[in-house]
Amino acid sequence: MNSRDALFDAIHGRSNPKTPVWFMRQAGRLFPEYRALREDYDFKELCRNEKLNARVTCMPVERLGVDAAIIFSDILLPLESVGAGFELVPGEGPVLDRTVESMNDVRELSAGSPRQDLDYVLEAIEASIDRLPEDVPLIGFAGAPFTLASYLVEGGKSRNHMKTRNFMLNEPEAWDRLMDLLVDLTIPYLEGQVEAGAEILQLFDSWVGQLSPPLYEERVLPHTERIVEAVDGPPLIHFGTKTAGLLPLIEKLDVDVLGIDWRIDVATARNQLSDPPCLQGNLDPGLLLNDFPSVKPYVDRILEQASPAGHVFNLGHGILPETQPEVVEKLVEYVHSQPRGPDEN
Ligand code: 1CP
Repeated sequence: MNSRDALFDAIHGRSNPKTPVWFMRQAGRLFPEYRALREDYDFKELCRNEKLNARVTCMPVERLGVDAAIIFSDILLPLESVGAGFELVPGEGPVLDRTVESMNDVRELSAGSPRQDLDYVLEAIEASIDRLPEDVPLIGFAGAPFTLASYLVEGGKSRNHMKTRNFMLNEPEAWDRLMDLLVDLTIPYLEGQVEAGAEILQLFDSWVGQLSPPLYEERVLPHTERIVEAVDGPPLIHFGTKTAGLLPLIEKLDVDVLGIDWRIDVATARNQLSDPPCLQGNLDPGLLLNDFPSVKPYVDRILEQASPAGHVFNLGHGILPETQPEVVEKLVEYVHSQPRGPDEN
């Protein structure tokens, strides 16, 4: 069964016996071949080398049989275009070479030319599509403005994003200006990815679940909305973690697919929405550190609750690096073997 049809049928709520499946962070980390490549190349070199990038991007399609590829890149790379570089420090994650704490700091960022500065991502998308099977679409992506801003304000990863939450509350003008700059960076970047051949887009608002509903509604939603409105054409997936309390607000974005993390049941998520779109998710990635038979009941629960409406099977967040590819391979096979849709049940 054609992967593209399965994905687009699920996204548009059409019946199709196959549940499509792909995994966030499927392109790196999981495979010994990737880790071997990382011994010879650093992360950014791999992103910039279109041949190697295409190899990494296509690995999960070739090894696991997933229904979509996601371009091997990172949400932080576009920040280089506004003048904020980062380094991946082993054991610590990304560390930015500047932080944004005031209106002055925001003014010092440049406007950014993502199509020029990130031309290597666009070329890697083209090279990956050349390598992919005809029926497997490629997903392009960007960080949503809140999550990008949080890296600029915190300077790297953060447990509770306190600086970001204080900044948006205490410096609303600087915050809005920062968010405007990030939105203006992201729109042409996503458009460039679509022109390069990305058929589906995902916005990663990974850390947005740190916010209370009113702060999300006032300080974040209007900015993310501007991206959703500008990018019309390909289906757009929105993803965040710990969003159980924000879903009715996130629904207002009117995206095609809502990604949910594993802390909420699919049925509960759907009940909170007034007109639920296709949902994506939401197996606990930690479960995949176990043998497949012990994971299977939890997969069944998701499939049962999701059926027969549109559903894209995924994890509730990225694959953990310790995961054995064999377990993930069994998971893909199993999801594909379970028919969905009103005609088949
Ligand atoms: O090999 C390595 O050590 C580099 C690790 C790595 C990789 C493989 C980073 C650093 N980024 C990536 C790739 C990446 N990042 C992809 C490509 C596709 C894939 O792997 O399948 C994608 C989609 C991302 C997106 C990303 N980067 C997000 C959103 C998704 C999520 O997991 O929430 C976030 C928050 C980042 C920031 C980032 N980049 C890298 C790390 C280790 C982190 C997280 C740091 C943190 O906890 O704040």
